[in-house]
Amino acid sequence: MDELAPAFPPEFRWGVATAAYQIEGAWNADGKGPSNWDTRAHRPGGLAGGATGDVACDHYHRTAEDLDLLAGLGVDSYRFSVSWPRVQPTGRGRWNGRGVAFYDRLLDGLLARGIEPMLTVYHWDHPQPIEDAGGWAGRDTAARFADYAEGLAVRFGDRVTRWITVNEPLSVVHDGMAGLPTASARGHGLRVAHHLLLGHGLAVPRLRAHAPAGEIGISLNLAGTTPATEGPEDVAAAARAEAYEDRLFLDPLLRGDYPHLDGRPVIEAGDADRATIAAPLDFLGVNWYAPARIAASASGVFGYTRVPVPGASTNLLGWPVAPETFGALLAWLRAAYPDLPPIHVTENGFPGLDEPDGTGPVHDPRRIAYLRACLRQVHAALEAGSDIRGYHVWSLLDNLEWDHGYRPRFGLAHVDFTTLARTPKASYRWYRQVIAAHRGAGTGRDGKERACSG
Ligand code: IFM
Repeated sequence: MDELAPAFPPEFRWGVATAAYQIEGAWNADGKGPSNWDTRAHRPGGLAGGATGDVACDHYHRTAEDLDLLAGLGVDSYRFSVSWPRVQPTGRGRWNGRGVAFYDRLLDGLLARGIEPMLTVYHWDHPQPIEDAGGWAGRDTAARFADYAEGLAVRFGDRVTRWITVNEPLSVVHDGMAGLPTASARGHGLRVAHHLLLGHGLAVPRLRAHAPAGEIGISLNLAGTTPATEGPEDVAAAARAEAYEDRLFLDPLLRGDYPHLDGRPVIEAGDADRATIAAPLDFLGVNWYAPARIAASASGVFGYTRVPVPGASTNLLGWPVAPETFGALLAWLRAAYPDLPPIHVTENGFPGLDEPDGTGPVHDPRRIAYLRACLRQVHAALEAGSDIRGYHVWSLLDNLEWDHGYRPRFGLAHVDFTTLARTPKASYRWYRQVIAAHRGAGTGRDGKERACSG
């Protein structure tokens, strides 16, 4: 039993999250079109170690086994994404029935196990023809995206509990800026940000119209910014980082305007676009991994850089391990946005090497310690007045960590990428106990009993 779970409210949702390109594989099966990430991975020097998503965890063919892993954990909610090119191969017009059938099976399998589907419409993989037409730098992509979202709502709206339009728009912005000279990086990044938000805003009413029972949100990767020193240059740099990272999305979504710096909005947008983007949300998805400690830097695109957090170790990806700072972000959200919708923590996780040593399950004590500490922060925020409705660990399975390839492992279940065997890690057992303790305290949302395996 873990001591913290019984204290969460009865309706709190416990979950895990994944994304299509990172786990599905079957990159060209059953009529799926190529995506921007297929193209990138297949290019020489594409992803670390020559990794591709061609097979990944082969979740496409091992769906039943993965559904059993979810049921074994006892989760209430499973967050996954739809691969846009699997269901609409060219990004406009024709839908691919065999791709749709895969998600039908997944949704039905979740519901049969009493698990609420949380569907991410866009987790970074779009059809290659959309990329060829300029990707998110082009305004038309927002319109294509809204059509695609509507198509999902028409097909899956009877079964999806929660919709997330876009995952981590900031990550998409940063990805597009990488390698560009400063002036073009700024312009490109801000254009991409605006079009992602516009696509989100155009999609919201289409989802509401065709999936009226679903709740709708967006997932932002927020850090929580502090200046490296109290010196005026670092304080101003931290304000810029907050404006160009966290508030770049929160302000137009929740206040109807982009943040202002030096008296001007960081993006000049017309009234109609701003009204579209500010469509009311049912929840805000928060993805959190690490805080941002900021110092002034002339070489940074927006005049700042991240610096180490004193006293914090770093994880495999070099991110500061400072779970005790999660609460500061949650408190800042509460204070800065009086109209904040309820929060779902849609991602929180820890990368490690996690190799089995032949003695049993993979032991991943750093992950357990990190997740437990983050959950304590969530609990403290609830007590302090935050409206947090659920929590999703990233991730169910070890998977393809984008440019970093397969080396960083985030899963609660280990995946042997040669045999594709799944083996629950110690963290899987720990999380299962957290969820079971929550129910065992007599606070179970529905009192349902689920089989525990692994
Ligand atoms: O793997 C990613 C995920 O796709 C988006 N959020 C962060 C995770 C870990 O880097």
